[in-house]
Amino acid sequence: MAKEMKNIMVTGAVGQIGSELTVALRKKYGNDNVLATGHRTEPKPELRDSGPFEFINVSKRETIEEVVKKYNIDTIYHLSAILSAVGEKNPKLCWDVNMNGTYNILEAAIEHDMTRIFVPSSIAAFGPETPLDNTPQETILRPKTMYGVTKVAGELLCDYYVKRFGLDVRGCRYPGIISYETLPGGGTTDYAVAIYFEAVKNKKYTCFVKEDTRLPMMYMPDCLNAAIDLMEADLSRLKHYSDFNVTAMSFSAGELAAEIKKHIPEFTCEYEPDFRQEIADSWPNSLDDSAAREEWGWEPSYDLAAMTADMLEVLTKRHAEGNLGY
Ligand code: AKB
Repeated sequence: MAKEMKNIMVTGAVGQIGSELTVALRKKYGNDNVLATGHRTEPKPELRDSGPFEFINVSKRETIEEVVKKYNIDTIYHLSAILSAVGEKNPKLCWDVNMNGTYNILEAAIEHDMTRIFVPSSIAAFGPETPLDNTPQETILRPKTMYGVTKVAGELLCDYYVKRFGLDVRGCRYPGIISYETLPGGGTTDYAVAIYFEAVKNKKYTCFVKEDTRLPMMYMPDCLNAAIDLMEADLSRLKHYSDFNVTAMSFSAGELAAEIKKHIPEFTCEYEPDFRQEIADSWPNSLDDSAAREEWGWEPSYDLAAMTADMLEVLTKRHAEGNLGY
């Protein structure tokens, strides 16, 4: 009989995905059964007050051990990571957090005979030699960023633990994630979040990639469903484990600005590409996620129009209440 997911830990729970995933997991599995962990940054009251919270450092195995034992953890959503742009500024830190962090989580999982582990990958696993359009599930993985290197190595490491030790590790290659609760920190796709906040606050935005830069993207509710549904999927149906392509939409920065303009006609966007342009250019325009659809029923709900309407409704209301948090 399959082991149960009873005591869940989320690493990186103060981050963009982790903060919302923790809340979603607490709703689904019970507040006391989901431990949120972070590294230094204080959690928002919603996270801190709705269930257990601890500080850990994923690069230091002993700090993981302590909380795993204390809360009898059997399932981990390992979200803590240094993203692409910060990773290029500090490749050493990126390697340490992303590789040693993932290794420590996998080792703790073996040591404590855990039920299941989620380790996300990213479109950063691809590189300039990868086919750009409708990027296949199986393809060339030769990233040119340290973040991408850690994502490819992370996928391989997770699959190694599946084959070698029979550990149930799962993960998907996330595209850019758009949300309004917690701002992303240090990624290349962050412009697709910042543009909404700036549109609501200042009616203008200076974008750090070119107008025709096209990337795969996803709205947060779909991102949360991807993680939760993949972790709930029947293992016997999976042919892949930690490297599922998942996507919801693809748009250029110019198309995103045009969609916002439909709601805020006075909105203007300028383009001043910086070092992140080269990173964006090395990533796919769009993804083929048919393996995820076939093996565990992946199906996103939001396209660009639906996401933009929802983002702007929430942010406009918050701005009017003086509560934009930006
Ligand atoms: C980044 O831009 O670094 C991340 C990612 C695509 O993994 N959002």
